[in-house]
Amino acid sequence: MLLGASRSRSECVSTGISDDGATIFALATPPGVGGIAVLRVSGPGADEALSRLTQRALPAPRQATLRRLRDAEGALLDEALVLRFAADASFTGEPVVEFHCHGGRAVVARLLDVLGGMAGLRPAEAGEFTRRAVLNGRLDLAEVEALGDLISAETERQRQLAAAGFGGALHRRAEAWRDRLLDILARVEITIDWADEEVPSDLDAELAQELDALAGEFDRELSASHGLERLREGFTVAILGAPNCGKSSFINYLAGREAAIASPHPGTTRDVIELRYDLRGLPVTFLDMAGLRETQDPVERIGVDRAVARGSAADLRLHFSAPDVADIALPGTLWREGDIGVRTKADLGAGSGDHAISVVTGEGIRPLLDAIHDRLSGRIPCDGVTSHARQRAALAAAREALCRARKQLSSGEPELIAEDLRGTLTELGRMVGRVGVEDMLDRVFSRFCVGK
Ligand SMILES: Nc1nc2c(ncn2[C@@H]2O[C@H](COP(=O)(O)OP(=O)(O)OP(=O)(O)O)[C@@H](O)[C@H]2O)c(=O)[nH]1
Ligand SMILES: [Mg+2]
Repeated sequence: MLLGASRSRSECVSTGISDDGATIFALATPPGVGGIAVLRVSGPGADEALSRLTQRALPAPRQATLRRLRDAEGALLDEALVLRFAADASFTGEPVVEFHCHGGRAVVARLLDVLGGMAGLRPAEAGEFTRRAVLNGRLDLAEVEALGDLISAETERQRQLAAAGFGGALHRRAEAWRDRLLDILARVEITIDWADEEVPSDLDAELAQELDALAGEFDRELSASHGLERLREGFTVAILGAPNCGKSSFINYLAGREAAIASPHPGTTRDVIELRYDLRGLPVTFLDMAGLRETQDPVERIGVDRAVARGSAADLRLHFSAPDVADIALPGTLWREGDIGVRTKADLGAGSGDHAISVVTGEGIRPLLDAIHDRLSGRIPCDGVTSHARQRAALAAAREALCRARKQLSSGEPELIAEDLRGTLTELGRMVGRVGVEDMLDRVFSRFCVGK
């Protein structure tokens, strides 16, 4: 299944939010025409904006109520469902009002215009609703990251990963580790208080065992995080081979359209053509590139260099060869363990080997996609909840502090051990975004769009 185009970068760039306590508003649904559009208002003036637009008493919180919306002169703007949320039960932690109006461009534009004309209201910046939710303690950074993932998830496996994160999977794991560490820390601190008195001789061995167990769990989580990050970001599969071996024809077959020019002329493809594809729940970008060969043509040369670079960086390579095209000697680094060799043009009769395919008859393509799916899904760990580099960096720092504490055990300096255990706890707090939140806000919110 093909995937749609992602939002343009310009729509998603955060401009640096001033937390000025203003009441903010934005369209929360995608721009364009739809049955319904949702406008969201958050801040101290949200209720006032609602009563001015409806010129009626406020509805009870959390009760969808049909209301006519009017401008200051009383002219009818639209009839909409309105919803109020009190500060202690809203997404942002502030009074929130939603207008579920008709989803036409002029309706939305006029409503935004009227809201913008009210004193104390201003348009929201990218990610500002979610940012307020963090600042008001409604979400931690890990939940924000998962929320961003949930909104941008394009395939089922990505959605499952994001939903687990938003459901607090990382939070729960970090809490469980924190509980164990706090227990260990308490026992170490007791030995500080005992000073020169007799310390139970088996305490060191017991602590060593528990710290080792924790370090092992941190290690497993760290290694799982790489696979989960690939799932979150999407896999790339590069198609490599000599000119004319059918790379572009394969991409076109998957796309069901002429995504790339395919022709009997060797050296047709120069640029890298990306096809985003939902491979049974896995997000995969197939790369069709220039055929690999020695060439004097400077433009083709650039294409070949790009193909080698992108091919090396891809998660998986499909090495195409065709019965009517001479095989090429690949740079050794381009063949990696797990790569798949594919014989194309099986309809010409000379196809053989595990993966013989034909875009003319469709032969072999399903089994090839099955094999790609198996290879990639084999890289996704079944266990693990960390999928962002930021979370991984904090966990790696936690692991380092934990290992320092473990090394100190034999030196018998409980103050130093306690300090490193506290460092481990701080890093775990950073991992879920309870510590150092301010420093991370801009980075995390740079992925968010207006209305989130
Ligand atoms: N009979 C047959 N012909 C094929 C098949 N796949 C591709 N071809 C033909 O092979 C020729 C080359 O195909 P392309 O898809 O352009 O090959 P390419 O590998 O992209 O070539 P470059 O872009 O030059 O590197 C075209 O004439 C295709 O129609 C196939 O499965 N069967
Ligand atoms: Mg091509």
